[in-house]
Amino acid sequence: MGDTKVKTAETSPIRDLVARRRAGRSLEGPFYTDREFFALDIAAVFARQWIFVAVDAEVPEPGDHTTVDIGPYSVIVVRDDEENLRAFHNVCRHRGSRILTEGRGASGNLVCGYHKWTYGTDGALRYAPSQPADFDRGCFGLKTVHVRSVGGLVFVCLADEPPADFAEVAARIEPYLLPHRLRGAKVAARTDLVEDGNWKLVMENNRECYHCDGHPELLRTFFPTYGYTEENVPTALRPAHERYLRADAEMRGTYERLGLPYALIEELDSRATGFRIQRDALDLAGESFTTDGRAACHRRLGDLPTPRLGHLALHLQPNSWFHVVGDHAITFSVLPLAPDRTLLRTTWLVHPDATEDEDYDLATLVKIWTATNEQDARLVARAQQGISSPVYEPGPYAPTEYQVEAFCNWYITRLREALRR
Ligand code: 3BY
Ligand code: FES
Ligand code: FE
Repeated sequence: MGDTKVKTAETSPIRDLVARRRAGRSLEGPFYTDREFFALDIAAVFARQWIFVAVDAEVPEPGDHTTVDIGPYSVIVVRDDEENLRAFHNVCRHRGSRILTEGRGASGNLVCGYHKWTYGTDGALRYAPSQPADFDRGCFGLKTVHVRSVGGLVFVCLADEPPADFAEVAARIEPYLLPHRLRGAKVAARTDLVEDGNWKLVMENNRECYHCDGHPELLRTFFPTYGYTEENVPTALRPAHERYLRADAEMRGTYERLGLPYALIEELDSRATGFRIQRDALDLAGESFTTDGRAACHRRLGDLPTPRLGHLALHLQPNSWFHVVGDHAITFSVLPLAPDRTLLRTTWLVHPDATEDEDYDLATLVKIWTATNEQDARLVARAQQGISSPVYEPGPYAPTEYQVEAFCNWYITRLREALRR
């Protein structure tokens, strides 16, 4: 027998790594590289929390559907015949095939391509060819997934019992979103970028502007002082900070006048549905994410009376962020593919009546965030490479990286909860 020790779940390196996580520092390497951690992230985070996956505007009419993969899961989001949003597992109740393989489509029924089992937009099995007379279709409806739209943003939850605080968070962020009428907006563009890094590196990178000098296009309008406090703004950023303070004072006046909620709410790691929301000034013309800060689209979302609105920034744990400017909105959904591969899905929304070439030039509309996403993807790939070296060890966060710390705190809390169960 010797001294062979059976490795139990109680003594696994995963448990040790989660237990000994040191606050104020980046996570240890295996969190980003290990297959077991990846499986735990799916189980403890992506299969439990509300995950941002789509926008209402992608599925405006009955029968419109879009599919999204969340780790090993695949989910169909569909507008049913009564115009309600529904979500189902994209797994056929016959022999399990993926039902839809195309990302997006429109059809009265959801038909499995294997043997043509046919489901309604309510998930009910309507037709199964050549089954015996006593075959009970009622037993083979699609498995449902919780789905909810918040101000035009679509979230799904794979858990039987979703986190209870989502309704409260939704009620607090909806007043910020509703004036922009995202629900009835038009999708001007959607891009899928596969990044060579763990999903947490994609999120962490989004949660700080310590690296923002790598974003010259974005920094035309995005104030580089984001994440700094009055006390720790670096000397080099002081002139930008002075401009920010002036623009911020003006924006507050505009928000008050228009009755737009703007106060910062930041509850990133104190609850299951961690979030941060704020309306904030932009530099130059202050209207949009463009080279000169002027609107990229002539029509304004929600027909708001002025284009100079800065931006509404929303960050949600675990997988999304959003920017809404007067003329468009951009949504970002982070979806894990493998320990070292992540999908970033970005969607640009404009006024429903905005016409390409007449009201906006598509290349101009998507320019800044396309460049920013690509720059971030290179940083993420680089981080993944460095972290994969055996010599990597967690390093200290700077004060301006407090939201990265909050993300990791939130994440570690979810893992600890899951490992206790
Ligand atoms: O998307 C954000 O929230 C920004 C962009 C640059 C860094 N990050 C904080
Ligand atoms: Fe879908 Fe057979 S697996 S119809
Ligand atoms: Fe960035």
